[in-house]
Amino acid sequence: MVNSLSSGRDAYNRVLTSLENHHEMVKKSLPLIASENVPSPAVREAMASDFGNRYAEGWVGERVYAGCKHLDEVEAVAIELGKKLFHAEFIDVRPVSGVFANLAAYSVFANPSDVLISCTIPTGGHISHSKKALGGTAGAIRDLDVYNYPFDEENFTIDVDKTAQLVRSLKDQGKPPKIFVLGASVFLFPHPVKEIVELAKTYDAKVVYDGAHVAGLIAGGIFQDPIGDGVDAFTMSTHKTLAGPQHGAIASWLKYAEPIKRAVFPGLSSNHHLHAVAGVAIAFAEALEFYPEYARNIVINSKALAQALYERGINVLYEKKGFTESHMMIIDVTKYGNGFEIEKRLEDANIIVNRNLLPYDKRMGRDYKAPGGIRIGTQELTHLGMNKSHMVEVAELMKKVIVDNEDPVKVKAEIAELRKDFQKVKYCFSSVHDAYEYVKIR
Ligand code: DSN
Repeated sequence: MVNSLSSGRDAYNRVLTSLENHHEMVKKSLPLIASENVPSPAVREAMASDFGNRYAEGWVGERVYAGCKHLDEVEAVAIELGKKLFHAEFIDVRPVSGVFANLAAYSVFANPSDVLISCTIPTGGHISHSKKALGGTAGAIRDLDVYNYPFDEENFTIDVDKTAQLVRSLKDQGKPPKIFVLGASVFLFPHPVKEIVELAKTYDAKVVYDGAHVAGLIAGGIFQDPIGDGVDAFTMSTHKTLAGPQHGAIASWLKYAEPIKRAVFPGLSSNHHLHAVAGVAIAFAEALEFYPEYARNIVINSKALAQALYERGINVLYEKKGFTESHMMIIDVTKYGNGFEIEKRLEDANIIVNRNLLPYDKRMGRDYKAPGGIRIGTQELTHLGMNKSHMVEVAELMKKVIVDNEDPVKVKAEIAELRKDFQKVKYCFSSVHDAYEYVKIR
């Protein structure tokens, strides 16, 4: 924690020192949080540009400000590439985050008190899909009446037959659903998109696929093709497996273009973070060129890491399904402590993961503060060029902390050594600067 600040100069120096220290720390760490990534130097350049100081309210070519010529050129590129990557007739790249993209979709497809169906948080759902009682965006902000999918825990998937029964019973109670949300924050296997789209049609409901976690995999042509399979909107953030800046987007169909545009602006934003739009345009360009290989390697690496951890006695779930088809896996750590304790021990060794609820945690009386699991993702290490054999080294380092309880300082030093060869972002057009280099422009 900081000591009290004696002056503006003191505060200024402390902030800049913390920024630099953070970069030094990440350089020597194993960043394994499944919702993060390190963008390319070109994306970082866009984020530092003057675009971030400007306004461009409205749609491309129809702005309500002057000075937007180059901003328009860039946003038009993002739109053209986004449509291509996600097989969409329409994309809005202005939502400032994935949560805002979801809120825009909820506003277009439902009214307050309408029914929305989504996954619970322990079965992978995101807080923006969740109930009012949890403070979730759908319930607490849009005032939707949230019900949860019956879930097949053994296979970690939505139970479509039981969902059909639930929806019939809701209809009988005069509460037919208006929105089915697919997609998740623990997203190990593709969701049953075609089946839910079919079911939704019979109730004239809409399907919103939250692909925040898997957008980069989908851009690379793997995992699943939500728009191709008929969802009404594919919402995303742009910085997880898609290694862009922190931002959002909604891909959809021309018939929904006007209401989505109005929900995003003026509904949910004025300024839409134009430096991030430029970063998204660059990330989309990189995706077009490099992601068929990058996305494939992410999944190869997550399967390899899961297998290597499992062989070392660590309880990675869903072994019988091959652990994962995405960038992430979920691990029951209760043999060694709770998720919070293990997260902390790993952090002490510079292995950065997040604790996570397991599908059965609630039944065991565990909550998000001390859940039974951790979640890890391989997208960032893959972006730095690591392959299957490095995943075995990563598993060994994790085992030293989790199973053997080795001195974290010793493990930290081994990680810094391993990381020496992985300081550049791959799968991008140019990497003159190192991935975590602290670039001073002051
Ligand atoms: N909460 C983030 C995650 O880690 O999945 C997504 O917003």
